[in-house]
Amino acid sequence: MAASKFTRGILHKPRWRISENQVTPEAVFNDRRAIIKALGLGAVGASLPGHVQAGLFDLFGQSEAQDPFVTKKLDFSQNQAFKADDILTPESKVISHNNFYEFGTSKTDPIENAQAFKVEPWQLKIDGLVDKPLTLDLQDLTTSLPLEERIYRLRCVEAWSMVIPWVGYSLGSLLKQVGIKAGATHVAFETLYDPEQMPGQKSRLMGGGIHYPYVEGLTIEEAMNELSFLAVGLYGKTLPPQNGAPIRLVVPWKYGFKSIKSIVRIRVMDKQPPTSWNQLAPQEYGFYANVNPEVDHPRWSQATERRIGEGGLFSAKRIATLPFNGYQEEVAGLYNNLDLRRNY
Ligand SMILES: Nc1nc2c(c(=O)[nH]1)N[C@H]1C(S)=C(S)[C@@H](COP(=O)(O)O)O[C@H]1N2
Ligand SMILES: [Mo]
Repeated sequence: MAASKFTRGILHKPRWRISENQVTPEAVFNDRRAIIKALGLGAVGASLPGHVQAGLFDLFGQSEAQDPFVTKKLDFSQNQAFKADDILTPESKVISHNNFYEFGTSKTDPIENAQAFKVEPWQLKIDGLVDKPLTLDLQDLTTSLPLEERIYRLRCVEAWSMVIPWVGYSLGSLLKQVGIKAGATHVAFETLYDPEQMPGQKSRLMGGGIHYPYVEGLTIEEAMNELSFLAVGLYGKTLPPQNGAPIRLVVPWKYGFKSIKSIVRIRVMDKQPPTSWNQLAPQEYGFYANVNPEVDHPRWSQATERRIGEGGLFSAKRIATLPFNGYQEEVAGLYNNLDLRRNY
């Protein structure tokens, strides 16, 4: 793979794997063992039962969510990882504050309702305008391409954000394997449709009125941009179901709803595919959905965001939202000929 040309730099060591002499208040916030140490509990603290530890972490606004779904450690290279200067969102927040309407519309519904989700057997089909259609099973998803870690900001259209260390590979590297045919203009994505497992697909109320399966799309140029990422893991392990196991898209310069979860189909097309939030409320959610502090949502401002897990023990810090979520240098060129106010 080509060396990263991104100015944010190469990460040689995961930010959360701090050594003990680096313990700062920030690091304490991010590291479970450091918290125990800082509290002077030492070996005793480390051996406390899980629920007692969970109570301690609540003191820091960081409850350790109990997660019966088994995640596995992944092998990945850190050479290609992208580093954000931001503090990582604690893992416990990343896996417990979610939008995944297939499992309910409240932020805590996915972790509560998705734990029995079955990812095996899984099939991801890649077809449409490609030279060699491909079907990947669960095993293939983590072994077909070399895994790398990237730290990306995730900005939800609801004006909250997180900083997440994903593990996976670029979407472009997978699309290159299947070969894109001349005339292709867009890529469509589809989430699993399985109402028996996904209660939000059974009930209009629980599923927020979305017409399932959840679908998303990108232009070919967006899909081939090096930032477009397929994540199979976070924090060094396979994805928990609430974050989109076993494979989900991550498009860091767009609002979070573009980053479709639990994908079963990727189809290369010659027209713009329908997308779920745009179908539900076209005047509020466009196809492009680039993070843009200058274009407000019809019902709220997009100028600032709440950074989950920062800003004190029980609150979130409010920070300015950046154009393209801070990835302007990498992607603004894709939109030279587009009116971003009309194409929100
Ligand atoms: N299939 C599916 N994908 C989805 C969603 C969803 O409801 N269903 N929610 C989206 C929204 S609105 C956001 S902000 C992100 C949240 O990802 P996270 O829960 O991993 O933070 O997932 C996106 N992908
Ligand atoms: Mo979102």
